[in-house]
Amino acid sequence: MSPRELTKPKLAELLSQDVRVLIPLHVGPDGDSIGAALATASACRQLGSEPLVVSADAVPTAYHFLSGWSEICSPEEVVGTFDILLLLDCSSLSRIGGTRDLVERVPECERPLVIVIDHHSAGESIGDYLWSDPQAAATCEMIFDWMHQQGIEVTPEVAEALYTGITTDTGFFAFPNTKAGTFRRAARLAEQGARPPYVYQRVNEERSVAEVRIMGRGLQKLQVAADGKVAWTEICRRDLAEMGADSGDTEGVVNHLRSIAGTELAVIFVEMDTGQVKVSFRSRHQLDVAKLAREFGGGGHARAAGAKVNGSMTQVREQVIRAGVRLLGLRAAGGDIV
Ligand SMILES: [Mn+2]
Repeated sequence: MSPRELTKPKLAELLSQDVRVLIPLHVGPDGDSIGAALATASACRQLGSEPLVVSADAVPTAYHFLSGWSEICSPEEVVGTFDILLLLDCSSLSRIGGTRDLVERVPECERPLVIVIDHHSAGESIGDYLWSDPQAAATCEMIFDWMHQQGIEVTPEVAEALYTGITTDTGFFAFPNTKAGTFRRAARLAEQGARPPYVYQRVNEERSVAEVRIMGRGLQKLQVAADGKVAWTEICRRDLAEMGADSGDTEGVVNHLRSIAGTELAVIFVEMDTGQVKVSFRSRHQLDVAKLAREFGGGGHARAAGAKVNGSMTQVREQVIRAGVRLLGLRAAGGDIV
């Protein structure tokens, strides 16, 4: 059965009950996932329900300045049952990683109400209630609008969390999802206590030496394909060991690849301990890398997406580059890639 459309008053009504609300972050939690979860948790407390923010992956240190991050627990720490499962910034159980086990071990008779709030154009629709707005720049924009319209207080801490989600999902107002309304909301959030220079500095300028070194290694190993339309690089476990870095330190590299003139698709491959390869995609213009990521079991946005793929570095790299070149070819030939 397809989900019912979730209106803003209905969301407030559902979260006003005496219920426990499980709010999972998606895998590879980003500013939007964390910001939306912390803001919604604050709203739950104000409305009278009990929120529980849970993350299968570690919260990146870049977001440890956000008030409430230390209360985010791992799926193993969750005790007891919950009445509502609230998926933010993602639309499928596969995107919540290990938290999925927690959800799936709930007996059928105690199945929670599932609410999905997302700004990605989802392939599948799950849940009892869905609020999807692919026009929104960030889930934090949607949560901000909801709190504002329902008269739920946006504290300075919540304003900063929402501002962080909006700025990180728009590349600090640089990506094509940035609209006039994005600035209007950001301005309101700054009035309500968000500190724009502080957020910028905490998110972008607190890199570790290992992170900058691994960026150097990644840039050094840059390769181009398809007449320079594809730029890619790879980080193997040996690179990580030599630089004293872990796979989480590689996030910044791929954005630099996208900045090369003429590049349509940028990809970084990172070898993980698990026998998988973490692949991050970035695109410019009209190429939808979320489609590419979904082909490999991942997800994300049109301009930024990722997947964890089973196989050796060489195998995964060949498959992914081939698929990327094919996607570019389809677009050039007027295919269905928007
Ligand atoms: Mn988002």
